[in-house]
Amino acid sequence: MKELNTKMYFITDSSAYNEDEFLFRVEEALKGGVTLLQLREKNKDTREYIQLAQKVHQISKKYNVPLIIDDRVDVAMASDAEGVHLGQSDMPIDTARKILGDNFIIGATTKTVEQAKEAYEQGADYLGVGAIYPTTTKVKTVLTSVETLNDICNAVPIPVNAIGGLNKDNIDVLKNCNIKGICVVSAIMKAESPYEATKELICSAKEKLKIYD
Ligand code: TZP
Ligand code: MG
Repeated sequence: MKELNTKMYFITDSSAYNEDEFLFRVEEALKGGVTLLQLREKNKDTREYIQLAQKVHQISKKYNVPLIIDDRVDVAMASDAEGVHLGQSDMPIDTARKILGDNFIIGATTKTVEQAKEAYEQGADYLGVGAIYPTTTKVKTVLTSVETLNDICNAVPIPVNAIGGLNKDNIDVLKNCNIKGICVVSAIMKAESPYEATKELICSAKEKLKIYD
């Protein structure tokens, strides 16, 4: 299994910012202690996605934080990112693994134990599970119970992260779950200071979740 620190997984949303402001915010979050970074773009054409990924990668490399590209194997390869994150309607995990080789990080979105086992068997390195709470981020998703989340954690040996509406004030709901980390978009992306928000999230997670000991 890969050495992967998914404790504080920040997923970006550039839609409310110009490029400079977006890149500044990403760097502030990295300074604040993000351990894994995902570039998530839903409206960019391929060339724009690659260009932005290359810029984000220049920054993430300085902090030794792996960059994961959402949805797109080609963009991940073209930007020399460390990984790709695939949903249930993206490229199948086993196909992506064949193309990308063993060293590339491949993450998967799963909502059931069945999907989780399948993703693991096909070669996924980590799973994102949610939405735990309703989210304001643009996404097609349904709520996942904490019970299902924990069943998934106990069904696969790879890291499982919770996602969806999580913030420093509501993560205690995860305290008895065998998750390895949390994924957030808005809690960092929309914060006045992404640096402070990341620090506060880590501080709250250290208090409330045993994985942060
Ligand atoms: N998948 C399930 S919920 C979600 C994704 C990508 C969005 C999470 O965003 P936020 O702002 O942290 O609720
Ligand atoms: Mg996807």
